[in-house]
Amino acid sequence: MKNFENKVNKCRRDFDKAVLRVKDEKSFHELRNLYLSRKRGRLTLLFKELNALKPEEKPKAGQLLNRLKSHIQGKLESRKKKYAITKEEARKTDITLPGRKRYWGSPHPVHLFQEEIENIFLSMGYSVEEGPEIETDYYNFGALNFPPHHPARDDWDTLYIKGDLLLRTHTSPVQIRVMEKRKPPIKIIIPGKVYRKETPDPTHLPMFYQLEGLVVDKGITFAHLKGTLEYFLKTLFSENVKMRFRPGFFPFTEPSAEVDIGCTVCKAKDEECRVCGGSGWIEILGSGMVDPQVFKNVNIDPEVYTGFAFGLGIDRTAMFAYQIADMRYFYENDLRFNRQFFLK
Ligand code: 2NL
Repeated sequence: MKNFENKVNKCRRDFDKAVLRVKDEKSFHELRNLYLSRKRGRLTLLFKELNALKPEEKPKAGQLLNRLKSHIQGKLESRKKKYAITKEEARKTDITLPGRKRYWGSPHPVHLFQEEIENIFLSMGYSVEEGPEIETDYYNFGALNFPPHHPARDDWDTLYIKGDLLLRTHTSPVQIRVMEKRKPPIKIIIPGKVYRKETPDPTHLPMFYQLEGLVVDKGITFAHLKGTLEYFLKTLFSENVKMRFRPGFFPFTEPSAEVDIGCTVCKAKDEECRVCGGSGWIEILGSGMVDPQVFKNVNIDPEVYTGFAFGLGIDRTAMFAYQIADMRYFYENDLRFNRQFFLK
């Protein structure tokens, strides 16, 4: 009897292993015949061996065999269902259809352009700094030499929050925070979002990106400012870009200069150019020597140190570089637009 039980168990183990390899009609029938064929199936042979057992052992042995038989039949059936489903799936797949396109994300064009600018200044030894977008009146205006209630504040179209708090209108407050903490030499750029109370149109947005630079050390002159901006603009646009400096005004720099580049689109040849408006020049940067009063506000001695600063709109400049007609395209989140700039 022990011997018979062992045979039944071995048969079950062999079957369990073999059934895993059934994967189609052919292997299904092969395995079914091997175990259940009426003449020479392994199970049939075991049933025949029942006759050789003692009469009192037969009921138990018969029960074992019947259990094995339903085990085998059950497993064969569920295996059949599995490969039948795979076959059905294959029938439903039309391999002649074009593949489904997957859309991957890509870096935003304004961010790519910001990185391009950052890399030029990093190569000149500047470091990148960041600061809060919600600021106090002091950091956004007071420390930058805007007297209280002075009309110059109106030019910055400020979005006020509550009490003393506002959304920064430029990234200059970050420079103030850095100068409060660190003593010269200072050589930094500050990219980031800034906010102004504007109605969106092709060239204005209530939120845009600005990048400012600041250099403070002994003996910094206007010549350093000019040379730095010339190197920057030639690297960003092209070696033969035209530049001009015009007098300007900012409360935080004296003297101040606006920097224009020759129109990269019409080369000053089209009186109706949509990019430069026919003037042949594009205003690209504001700049100047840091006003001594600003240094006093952060406890840097203006008798010992001088410095220059500049600022530009990142998205505005990207419009010129990529010849985009409307700044709002940058913020419509149309992947077809955004991805164009990442194929380089
Ligand atoms: C523009 C002009 C400018 C600065 C930003 C600056 C910052 C400090 C001190 C002095 Cl803490 N100046 N920043 C200076 C000149 C121009 O930006 O047209 N921006 C879009």
